[in-house]
Amino acid sequence: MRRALELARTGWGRTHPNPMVGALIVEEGRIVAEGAHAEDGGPHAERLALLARGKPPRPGATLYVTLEPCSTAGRTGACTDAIIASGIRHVVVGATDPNPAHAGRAFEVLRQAGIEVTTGVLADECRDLNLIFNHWITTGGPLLATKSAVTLDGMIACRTGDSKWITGEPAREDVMRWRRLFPAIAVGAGTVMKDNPKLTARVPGAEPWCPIRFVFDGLLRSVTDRTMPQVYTDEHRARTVVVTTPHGGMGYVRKLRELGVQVWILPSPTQRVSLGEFRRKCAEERISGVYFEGGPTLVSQLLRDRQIDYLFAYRAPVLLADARAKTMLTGLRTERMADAVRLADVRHSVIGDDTLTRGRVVYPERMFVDETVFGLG
Ligand code: AOF
Ligand code: ZN
Repeated sequence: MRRALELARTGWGRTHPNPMVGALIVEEGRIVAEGAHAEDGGPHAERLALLARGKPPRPGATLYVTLEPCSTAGRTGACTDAIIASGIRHVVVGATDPNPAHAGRAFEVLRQAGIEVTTGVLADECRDLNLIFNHWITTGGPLLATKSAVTLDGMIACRTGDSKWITGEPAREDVMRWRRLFPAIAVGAGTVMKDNPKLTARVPGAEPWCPIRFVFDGLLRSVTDRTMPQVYTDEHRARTVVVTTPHGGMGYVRKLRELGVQVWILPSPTQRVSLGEFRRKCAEERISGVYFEGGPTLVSQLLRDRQIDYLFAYRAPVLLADARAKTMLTGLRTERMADAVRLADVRHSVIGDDTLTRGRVVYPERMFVDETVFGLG
């Protein structure tokens, strides 16, 4: 199953909105064929493994697959049919497919056909691999995730705004891996104007990759007559989508479109982009996950609106010990621990001197907004 997971990861960032899946066939203790799902709409991992075998598997052969085989026709034909037809008598599965059309059905189907089915092998890892797909297939919308890099005392910048660098190089490289996974990245207008980021995924040893780059800019403040941010002018500018409201001015919209940048004008009663509308539009465009990289205003608004589904926090062994330093998130009045926002399915990893804590965001029943921070919204 470890090897099957490795195979699945060859589809890292390439299978959306479909999951990453790896499969292999073992005969007499040896791996004799392998397969991985490579792209949405393409053949499934188990089918590819069976195909790679090139002949009927020997009696006693076992198929390992990281995700429950599909049992509905879909676009590619049910894998359960292919498995039954192959004559394989033992199937070992990692995660149950959360797709409501599947959700454990394959186990019944295969057992009915007399196949021995072992489930739940490295299930946690197999499930975690598809954190974007799992959300997409159960909610029909994108997984909105945020990433922050903080000091040990939870700060994202000095009182002056200086923040280069909080985490070390290995952690910053790790961010590139997640940028490569998510189909889209998002930042606020403030970040685009202050940092002028590239927002590409630069993974060592791989081709540079440009995800869809969302810039949240309700009033099109980032469109200027002076030097434009590079995401509006570089060779990937057609992958940039400015997300705005009808209150930003058609002149700026025209200017962006002339540059070849996409603009989404989403209905909103205020000058802020409506996140509900944003989710709807992403669902319509089949964008299954968005990785928000700040700034603090955008991310705090997301949290206040209960719109962060998943959170990544890198923490460096650095202290600012300054009450005027900038905190990762603000805007709530949390008076009791019972009202705290918590993470579930938490994972910690050590990356160089830093740690990454990530997990699903679980909102408390009661959340009070601090109007002194969000009074204008
Ligand atoms: C598998 N193996 O490699 C994948 C699976 O439209 P289709 O035919 O590609 O089916 C997509 C659904 O099949 C997807 O929502 C998920 O439930 C499952 N993906 N299943 O057995 C695979 N990629
Ligand atoms: Zn399948």
